[in-house]
Amino acid sequence: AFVENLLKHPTFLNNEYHTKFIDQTPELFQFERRKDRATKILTYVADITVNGHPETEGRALPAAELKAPKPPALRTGSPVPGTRTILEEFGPEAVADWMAEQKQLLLTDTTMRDGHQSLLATRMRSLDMIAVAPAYAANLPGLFSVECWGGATFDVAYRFLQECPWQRLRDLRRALPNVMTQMLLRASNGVGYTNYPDNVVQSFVKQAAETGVDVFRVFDSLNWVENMRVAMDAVIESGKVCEGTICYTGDILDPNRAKYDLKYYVAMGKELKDAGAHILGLKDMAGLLKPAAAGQLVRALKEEVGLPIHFHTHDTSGIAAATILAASEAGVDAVDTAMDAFSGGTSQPCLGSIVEALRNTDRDTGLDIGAIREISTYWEGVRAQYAAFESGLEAPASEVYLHEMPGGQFTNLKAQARSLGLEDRWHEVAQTYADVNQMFGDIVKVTPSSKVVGDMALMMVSQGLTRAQVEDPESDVSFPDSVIDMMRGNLGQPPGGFPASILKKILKDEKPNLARPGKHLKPVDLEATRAELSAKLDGQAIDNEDLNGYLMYPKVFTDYATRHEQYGPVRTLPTRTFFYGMEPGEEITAEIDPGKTLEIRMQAVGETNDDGEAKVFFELNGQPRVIRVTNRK
Ligand code: BTN
Ligand code: 3PY
Ligand code: ZN
Repeated sequence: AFVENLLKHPTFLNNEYHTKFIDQTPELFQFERRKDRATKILTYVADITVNGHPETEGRALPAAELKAPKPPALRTGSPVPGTRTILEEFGPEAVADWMAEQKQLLLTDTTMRDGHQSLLATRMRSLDMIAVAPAYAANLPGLFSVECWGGATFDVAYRFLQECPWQRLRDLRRALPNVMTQMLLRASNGVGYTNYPDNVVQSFVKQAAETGVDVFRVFDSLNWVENMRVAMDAVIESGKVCEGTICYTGDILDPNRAKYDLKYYVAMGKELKDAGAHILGLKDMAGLLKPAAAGQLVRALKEEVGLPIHFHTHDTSGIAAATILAASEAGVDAVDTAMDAFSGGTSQPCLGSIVEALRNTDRDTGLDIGAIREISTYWEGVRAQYAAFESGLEAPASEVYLHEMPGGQFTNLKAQARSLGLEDRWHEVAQTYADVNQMFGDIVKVTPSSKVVGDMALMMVSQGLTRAQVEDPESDVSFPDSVIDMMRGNLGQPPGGFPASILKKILKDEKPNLARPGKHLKPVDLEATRAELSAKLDGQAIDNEDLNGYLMYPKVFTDYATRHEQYGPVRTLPTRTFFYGMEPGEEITAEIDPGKTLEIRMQAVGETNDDGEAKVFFELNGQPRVIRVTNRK
């Protein structure tokens, strides 16, 4: 490859070759697989500088004068013990007992998971999280947990951020030794959109526990406890905290929504307790639980189930803080909130405001509001860098009580509708989403069942189909694959099953599988899969983290690994550089290993030659470097 590069080089072709040329022309050494990491990163920066990043093209630009945010100073060099200390020393039952004994309302900060998942399409990069993690450990050790992993963050990290989600977790864990980390796990759907074989789920949980998850919030997208046991058992086996979770839908105060009434939730809570949950999660993914209903529900669950309760909601309607205060009044043990800049709207209510609302009451959180404000200011600076991913939702939406879309889906579906040219028909999409829910028998809508309902609603609106037309046995409807898959039973069963008429319409004479999907999925041969993956990646060694990433998302993982080979550790680039490249004269640093920092200065972008290649001139740690990239514009 070196000789090939040499023979192609214009200096060589022009007979200007002399011995120093080789030493002074590093791009001769830029052939695949031999490139050093600095060259790989420069290649990425050059490519983005010349071609732009596919994800930010045509989107809002962060203000030019915006500085990279600075994390707050640490108030202590050695963090005081926190919830993680209890877990490490005494185990998950002790965490639950400790929770139940606390008078103060315990708070989880969701900024690093649901906050950006719900507000910025999950695009927050690890670097922006890891920088502030030591400030959480030192200045806010009284938090119950920091939700920072799982849900959609896993595949988005590989797919769009070109970084390894396991490394994110490992780095956060190291920086946050005293407060529990928390993840969202979709039970048998892992962190994916479909049921996986039992041994894949078990292997994933084991690895997540090893790499750094302390609290696993486990839910099923149809509230089927039977389909949660494998994941819950694996969490219990790992010695971490199992938060068996109820997904809340409907309205317990509405006599017309009797399917999901108080009795239903209490019965499910008892089932989760019997299945071994240490804590009961109450996950109001769409933000439908109203304040008065929260009071009733929390009281009933506390009395009849008896586990400590951890409440999660979304502020889409604008009223979620009132619901949190009502739940607090009723004795809920812990609640989810997000830091100012990542709160409100489709995200969680504001952490600092809940702290203030409860100050000098018997549920006073005891958290340091000064420390919270400093961390919030940091997050404000972070959010400003992601202007390209803002959804533009500007006001509360009481319409959420009609469509019941999860906070994480709402802006996503809106963007999908826009891309199908249905932007000005959003309210029709919302109404149709509600119609599809009724047609499917009134189901829990949360990833992945929410995606199925969304697919069906978009299909109906774009084809101008009504519910009556879809249900008409005489009409011929071509259903989305995800709908057929769910009706076959591949996501499990909702309470009472799917309505017979819609099953008949969609599956015709095919019989659905009514058993737990994992029961019929063959175990995966993990070692054979490791060997297969290694072969795909030119014999690279495959560790357990990579293997588990591949098991969840085979193609997403191999695409990531291939790009990683080409571009190196781009996770170490500043966020602005990652999404927009560099300006002439700009200087940045990238710490590719602890203590090994690249100082990168971009000098200029040269003309594009006849072969369509542009030269980008850099200084790397003071030495000139020239990188050529294809100009695809
Ligand atoms: C993607 O959309 O492919 C994921 C993130 C960007 C990866 C880099 S951007 C520069 C290079 N050119 C591409 O088209 N992808 C990679
Ligand atoms: C997810 O599964 O990613 C969710 O956030 C569900 O609410
Ligand atoms: Zn949520």
